[in-house]
Amino acid sequence: MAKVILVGEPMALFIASQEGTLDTVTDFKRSAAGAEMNVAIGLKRLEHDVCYITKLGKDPFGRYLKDFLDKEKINTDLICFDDHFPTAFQLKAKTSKGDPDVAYYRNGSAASNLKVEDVEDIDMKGFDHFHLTGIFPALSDRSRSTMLYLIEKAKNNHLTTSFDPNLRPSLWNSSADMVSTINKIACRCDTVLPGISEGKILTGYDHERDIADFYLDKGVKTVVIKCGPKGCYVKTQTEENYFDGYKVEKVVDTVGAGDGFAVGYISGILEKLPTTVCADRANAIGALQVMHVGDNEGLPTREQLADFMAQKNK
Ligand code: KDG
Repeated sequence: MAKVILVGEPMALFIASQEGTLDTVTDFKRSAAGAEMNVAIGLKRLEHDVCYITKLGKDPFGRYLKDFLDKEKINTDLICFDDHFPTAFQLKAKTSKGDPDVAYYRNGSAASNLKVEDVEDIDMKGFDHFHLTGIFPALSDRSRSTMLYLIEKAKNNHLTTSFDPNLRPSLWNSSADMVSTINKIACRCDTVLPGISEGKILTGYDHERDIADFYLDKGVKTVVIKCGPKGCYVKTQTEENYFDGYKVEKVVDTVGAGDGFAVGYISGILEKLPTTVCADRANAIGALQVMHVGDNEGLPTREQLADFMAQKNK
């Protein structure tokens, strides 16, 4: 199986046990969140080797997350700990449909303090693929420089790369900064996976083909646009197609669906599968994830994925 490396910020996640606004709910259940960590978990459940780079605080949340990643059998050898800055956490409202309210406590976190010096000695030889998202460079100027450094290192070591813009406007100083930084990073990557609304914000175009061409013209090899329940659109220099999404009985929580989708598409790339299969797998895992409350609980094993896809629930 392929060897994948990721960088990101994992957070302790507190999911409200009752419906209501985050300031009124009293009971929460702890779990773990973080877009890149979700992708790491999903790829590992599909039996790829996964190594995760981050910085955690020397605090209970930091120890909890290290333990959580170890239990998911993700390689944590490259995780470092900060003496001063805390591990981030997040609150998430309980919802029975759609997008839940969230609140972040990640300003000045340990991960936002991951420096180039912390990752300089990482040897990327032996890895096949580097996955990143637009969340990590939004955390601080420092994390942004670290991410740019890691992309160049991955490219110099001939790793393939994938990038999910994962726009989080509340983490950026300005929308202009968000758009220009995300596009700069996207154009350094092989595969870019924006949601359709993200693609519109990032390129100024409305149509999937124009959004894809914006990136293909700048050197990206494959653009995969997530179109929600409808499925996705994929364009490369030689092919373009829409792929139907899977039917979902009941949407419980949409958070993490994009990460599940990325797991499906990236695992297909790693296994050298044709675009049709990559896209179908991506749609299937995105659908499975929205049927679960947590940010990564719905990510399937290979067997669970095969069962779900065999139902051809389209
Ligand atoms: O994609 C899921 C993420 O939204 C979640 O796990 C937390 O990383 C996170 C973020 O910044 O929203």
